[in-house]
Order: sequence, then C-alpha cells, then structure tokens
Amino acid sequence: MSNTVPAGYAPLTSESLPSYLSKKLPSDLVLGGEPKEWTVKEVGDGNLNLVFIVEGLEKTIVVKQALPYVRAAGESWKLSLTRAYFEYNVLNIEAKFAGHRLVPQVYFYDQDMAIFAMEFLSPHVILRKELIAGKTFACLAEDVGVFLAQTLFHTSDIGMNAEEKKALVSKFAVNHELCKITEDLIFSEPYFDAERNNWTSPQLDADVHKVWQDEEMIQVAMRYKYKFMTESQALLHGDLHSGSIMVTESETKVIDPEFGFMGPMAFDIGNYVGNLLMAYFSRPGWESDEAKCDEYQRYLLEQITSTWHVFVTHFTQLWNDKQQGDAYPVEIYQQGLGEKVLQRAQSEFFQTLLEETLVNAGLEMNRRIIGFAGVADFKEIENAELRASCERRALKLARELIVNAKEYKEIATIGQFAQSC
Ligand code: SR1
Ligand code: MG
Repeated sequence: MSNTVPAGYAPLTSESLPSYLSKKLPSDLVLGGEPKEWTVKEVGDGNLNLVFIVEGLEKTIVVKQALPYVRAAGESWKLSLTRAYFEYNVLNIEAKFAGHRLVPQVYFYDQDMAIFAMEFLSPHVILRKELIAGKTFACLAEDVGVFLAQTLFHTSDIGMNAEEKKALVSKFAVNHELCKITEDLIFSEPYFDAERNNWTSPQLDADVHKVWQDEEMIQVAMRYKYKFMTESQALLHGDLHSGSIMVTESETKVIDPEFGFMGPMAFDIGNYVGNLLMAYFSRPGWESDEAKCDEYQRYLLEQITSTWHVFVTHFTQLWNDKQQGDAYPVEIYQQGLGEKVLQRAQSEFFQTLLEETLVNAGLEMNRRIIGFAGVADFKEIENAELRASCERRALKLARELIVNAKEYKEIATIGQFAQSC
C-alpha cells in the first residue's frame, strides 16, 4: 500500500462518474439504461470523502471515493488514499462475521482511484439524525450488540486462530494515518490548548480550561491513548458513532469503517455508548417538553444498557461454543477445569471490558465537545447558552466515567449519575 497518489487518480464529479463506471462496473452489476441516463448526486456530508448516489433505470448504488486530504479541513490537511482500501476490506470482514443483515454489500474496489461501490441503503437514514428527531428503534440495541459481539469475538484471539489474527494485525497496522487522527483528536488534543480544538466559546471557556488542569483525568486519558496504540485485541470498526449507523424502523446497517484496525474492543463499544450519552445530554436542546424529554432520555439509557447486555450475552455464547482461538484454550476451559472456571474467566473479562468501555465513552464525549470534530446533536443547537448547558452536563459525566469507571459494576448505574448531572 503506497501512501502516494497513484498516477491514474483523479477526484470524480457527478458529471465524470457515469463514464468512469461504465468502464469499471463488474458485468453482473447492471444499473440499467445508458450512463447518460443515470442520475448522480454527491451527498457526502462526513469529514473525509466524496460519496455519490448513482441511480440507474434498474438499480441504485453508492460510490465512495477518498480524497488526498481531509474534506472537512481542506487541502492543507493531507491524508493518503489508502483508507478506501481499508474500508472496503473491513466491510468484507465485518460482513463475513455479522452478515449482510447488519453490514452493506460491497461491489468492487479500484485501488488507483481509491474508490469502492456498495449497496444503496433505502429508506435507511443516519441514526444520529433520527436520535435528534427523537425516534425510537425496536431492534437497534439487539442489532448493535450482535454486530459488536460477532465482529469483536471472531477477530480476537479468543475466537480466531493466532496465525490469522496476527495477519490481521499486520494488514491493518498500515492504516496508521487514520489511527493517528484518532490518537490526536480523541486522546491528546482535548487535553491541551490545541489549535484545532473547537468548543462553545465563551460559554465553556472556564470548563475547558479546567479540563486542561485536571491531572487525574488526563493521566487516565494518556493511559488509554497508550492502550489504543498498543492493544491489538480485535478488528475494530474504529469510528462507531451514531453517524456510522443507518436505520429504518426494523433494520440496522453499520457503515463507514475506514478507521478500522486491530485495537482494544472497548474503543468501539465506548464510542457507541458515548454517542448515545451525547444524544441524552443534548435532548433538552431539541425537546422543550420536559416530560417528553425525560421519556426519551430514559429510552437512550435503556438503549445503552440493552446494547451492552446483548453484546455480553452474544459474546459469551460464542465463547462457550468456540472451536478455535488460542486465548482461553478449549482444552483448559471447555474440556478441563469446567464450566464454573470458564464463567469466572468470562466474568473478569467483561468486568474489565465494562470499565474500559466507560472510560472510552467519556473520552469520546470530551473530544466531541472540546475537540475538532463536533457532533450535530450539540453543534446544531442554535441557542449557544442552551447548547453550552447541555455540553457542560455531558462533560461532567465524561469526567466521572473516565476517573471513576471502576466503581460502575453494572452499566445501568451510570444512568443515576447522568440524571444527577
Ligand atoms: C479528520 S476526521 C474527524 C473525525 O471524523 C471521523 O468521523 C472520525 O470520528 C474522526 O475523528
Ligand atoms: Mg465516517
């Protein structure tokens, strides 16, 4: 994987894409009609890439192309094109373990153009938008919990043989540029006066300055940065926030795993939990009716608890039934010491994972409020005073989770602290 821009690379436009696709589409992917009859819209609203919806007479697809820079920042923030390769590969691996019920299908990848095409999801909508609109989803916790369990278990040393797992570590180590973005934006910049930071000012100035002086919290953040950089536990999605999930009332699809690499499981779980907590704290900015606001906040807390419980139940089942994976070997646990000993090992494993999940959730909240890449849940609350008061409460819980994660033996108990903020 080279980090340079290939000679054949050029960013595509809605005008140039049909002609490119007419030469590149695999023969079994028929959009219908002539390329000039296709409707193309560029819809990318993420931080990094171009995203096109291409509608033929028979079929619609999504085409995603990496740019040699960070779209949200402009051409001065250079970024290699290799992320398209990693995203394409992570989508395939996730689909292998979680299935196309939860992960979109990908059709082709073109390395020179840093492009891949995938299933068009309709009528799916980005979860973050739906949470802001106060919608509820019957299958969301089950789907995200299963997605996490399937992808994390099967790519870890508990569920995968050591040779294959080390091959994944080596393959995804090359995604270091996107890891570096996470290392900087989540784990470092919120904790000092970094140029890219962007908080609600002046309302939160004092709160942010207090964070920079908070040795107790910063020491934990730095410990978790080190864990993120060194613990190759499982293949992570790497950016599992509510903007990386598309939903309908009955379906959930996880998209956008370009930050995928082999890292600590708690990073993915904590990212998701942190984003549900930001939906929780931003609620008063979107819902003025107090009773309705309370009700939706309760729903969000239940989502966190259920997602975690689904994850633990499903992961435990996979672990009980495992056939391979050199960690916690079958010969010792399933065939040797017996069920009780396996249960004790699992209980210890999940206790540690819960603690790490809560810390990562807190770190994700801090960075979205203080750092470069904010989230619409807060950023789009127009009244700055109201926004800042929501964010201030979120910062309070974030600190509690980072500093006192060990105290929370049950995930549901974080709800009490959240309500007290
Ligand atoms: C420069 S990229 C900023 C953020 O956008 C992505 O979605 C990730 O969350 C990243 O940290
Ligand atoms: Mg993304």
